[in-house]
Amino acid sequence: MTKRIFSGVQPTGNLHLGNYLGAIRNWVQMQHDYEAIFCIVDLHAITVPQDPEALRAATREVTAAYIACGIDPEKNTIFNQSMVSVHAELGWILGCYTPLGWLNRMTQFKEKMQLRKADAEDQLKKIRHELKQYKKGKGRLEELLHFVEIFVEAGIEDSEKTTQAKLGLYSYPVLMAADILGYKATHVPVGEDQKQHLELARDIAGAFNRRYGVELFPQPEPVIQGAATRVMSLRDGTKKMSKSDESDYSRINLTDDADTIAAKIRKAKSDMEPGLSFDVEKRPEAANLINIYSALSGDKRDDIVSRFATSGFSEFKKSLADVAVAHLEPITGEMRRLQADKGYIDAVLKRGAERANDVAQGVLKEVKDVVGFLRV
Ligand code: AQP
Repeated sequence: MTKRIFSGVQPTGNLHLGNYLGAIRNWVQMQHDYEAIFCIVDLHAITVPQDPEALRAATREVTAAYIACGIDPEKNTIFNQSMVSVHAELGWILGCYTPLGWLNRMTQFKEKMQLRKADAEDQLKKIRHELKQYKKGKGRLEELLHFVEIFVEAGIEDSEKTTQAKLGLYSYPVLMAADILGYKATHVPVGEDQKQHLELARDIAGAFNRRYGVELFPQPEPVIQGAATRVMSLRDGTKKMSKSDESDYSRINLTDDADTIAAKIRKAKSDMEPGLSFDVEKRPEAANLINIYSALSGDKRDDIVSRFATSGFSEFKKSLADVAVAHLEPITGEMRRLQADKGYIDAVLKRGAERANDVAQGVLKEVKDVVGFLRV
């Protein structure tokens, strides 16, 4: 079987160091050993509101970023998802084999919806405890009612949020499964945060194959590798670096200039511990910066820690800023140059969409035959 990779990034602006170290940089290394399809997943982008002009511009920007980071557009297929209708079509078909229970487990949906289910579960425990105390004559009725009130509020809030939520945001992982399976991709290089969605894609492939007793879809293997598979926010070492974080100081964007990168690293949250040590639990911010340093410089984590073990955070940050600027500046410059040439970017996308369509239409035909759709 062809060793084929499929992966993508949403064109939602602010492409950041997490996208680069968690995903794109690994693609650059893998493109030599695999047949590779790299997508700009614009159908995924509209699961949250998008301005049409900004969406078009971001689609070109992400394309420029892929090429500037080192993806060869001659050797690989680069295209935007909405140009190949198979994604949406196969997404529908696969949705018919995906139990709601599987989707209900997806943590990204819950996080994006900021559901308070977890709070409610906590409150329920407290209610049960207070009730026991009350029955023993030890607790107070006001205390009990207070927890009941919070519990009910969380439930109402969640129910309102869920009613307003869009189907697309909920079924996002099914479309992602279609993205991957539509090309019979065998390997999917992604950041740590996408692991659960990939497991779902494997489950959906299995469910379809079992239903019809076929081996149509391979089980796609997640490839999560590198020194920074989960880059964390510069403002909070326990939260992932994200495009949608309100604070621009939480992330390093691929479009940031040298001064901005240096300023963001200088202002990155640190701790009061003396010297540098790696401890994800106790020193999440330091651990994140060490991982970033290691991923960008290629130096081993232990070597970095021993180099800066006795120096202060400011010296370490200064060196990290130098490493980051040296690594990212050429990429940013090349991105700017490419973005100025819309004709070139559009030609890459057009050619990519034609190639992608050829492969995906073939897979869709097989799926239709298996399902029993008449093709005349
Ligand atoms: N912080 C991260 N660390 C490592 N990898 C990351 N990726 C994203 N954030 C990190 C990886 O980048 C690829 C593309 O991500 P995406 O654009 O499809 O969307 P996302 O994961 O939803 O990115 P964001 O920044 O977190 O967007 P918002 O804020 O809109 O939710 C994926 O391979 C992902 O693993």
